[in-house]
Amino acid sequence: MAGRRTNLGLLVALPLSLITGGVAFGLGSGWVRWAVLAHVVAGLAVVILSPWKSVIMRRGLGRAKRGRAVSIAFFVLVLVCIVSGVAHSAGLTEWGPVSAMQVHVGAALASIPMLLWHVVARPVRVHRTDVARRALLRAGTVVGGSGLLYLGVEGVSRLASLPGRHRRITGSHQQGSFQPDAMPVTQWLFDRVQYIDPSSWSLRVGKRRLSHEELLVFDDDLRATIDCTGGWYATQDWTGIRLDKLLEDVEGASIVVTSATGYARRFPLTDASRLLLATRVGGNLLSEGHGFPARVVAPGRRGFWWVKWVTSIDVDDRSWFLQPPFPLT
Ligand SMILES: Nc1nc2c(c(=O)[nH]1)N[C@H]1C(S)=C(S)[C@@H](COP(=O)(O)O)O[C@H]1N2
Ligand SMILES: [Mo]
Repeated sequence: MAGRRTNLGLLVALPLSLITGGVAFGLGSGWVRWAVLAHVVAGLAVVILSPWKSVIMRRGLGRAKRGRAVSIAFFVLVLVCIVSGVAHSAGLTEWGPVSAMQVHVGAALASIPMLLWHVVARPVRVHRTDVARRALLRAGTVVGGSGLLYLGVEGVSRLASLPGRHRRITGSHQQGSFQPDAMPVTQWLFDRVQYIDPSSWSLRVGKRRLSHEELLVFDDDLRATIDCTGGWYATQDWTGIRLDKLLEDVEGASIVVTSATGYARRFPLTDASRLLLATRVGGNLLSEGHGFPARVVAPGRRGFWWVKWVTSIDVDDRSWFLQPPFPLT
């Protein structure tokens, strides 16, 4: 494959890997299956193109060019992304103090400015024939090859009984289902576990206030799976009160649930009957790590929606999508 075409292939595969990775993080059900599949195929296409790219790189490194250090750093980050992605899939999820997924996402985010720089500093010429039948066939071969590589890796992982074989459609590994104490305690970015005294805590719902005791009276049960973007999931039996019951006869567009830490998420009001404010899990009170005295249970949504240590719930007319797609704290 000629150098220019290899570069064009990478120019498609790398941004596609980043975009599909971001989408897969944002979704917890439904389309996430396709985002993850596209993410894997785009990532493996990078692997397939790497022998040709290594020839181009060796040539490029021979000529002393400005920005060589950036190119090398960019290459290393892409390599780290691929290795950590494959390792996570295979079940090698813990790398000492960090997880493979944290390394994967960290390297991917760090690579974005370098990708932009690379595209500007080393532009690829696009020819009209790049969208011709032959070129598309070649692209199809790369996509097909990476699909086969994916099936191969999955097959080996199944045959060798690697831990990676029991994964959800999101790619997450099961950890602590029906054993809340064995389920990881995870925070999105900067929050710390809160130790709240239930006697001085109350939940504010609009203008109303409910004590912990008043809240414990409710016993709506819901079996639901929490799926953290960190790469694990767990199914538990949660107990509490459905938000539609808590918010009877309220009008508006969205519900804002706020934590004692200030962490908050906004949900469409039409979701109220599917959301639970849980006080218990597996028949026992929530542990501090898992959000005592009360936390959101949001089936089908990624873990970062499951606000812990809830202190207030409000409804207003703002649309739920007027918020960053991911929490900023
Ligand atoms: N207040 C608050 N709630 C939070 C978070 C946070 O950082 N702060 N992290 C979320 C994320 S990313 C996940 S995956 C789940 C983890 O829940 P667990 O610790 O009970 O497993 O909590 C969510 N709720
Ligand atoms: Mo998470």
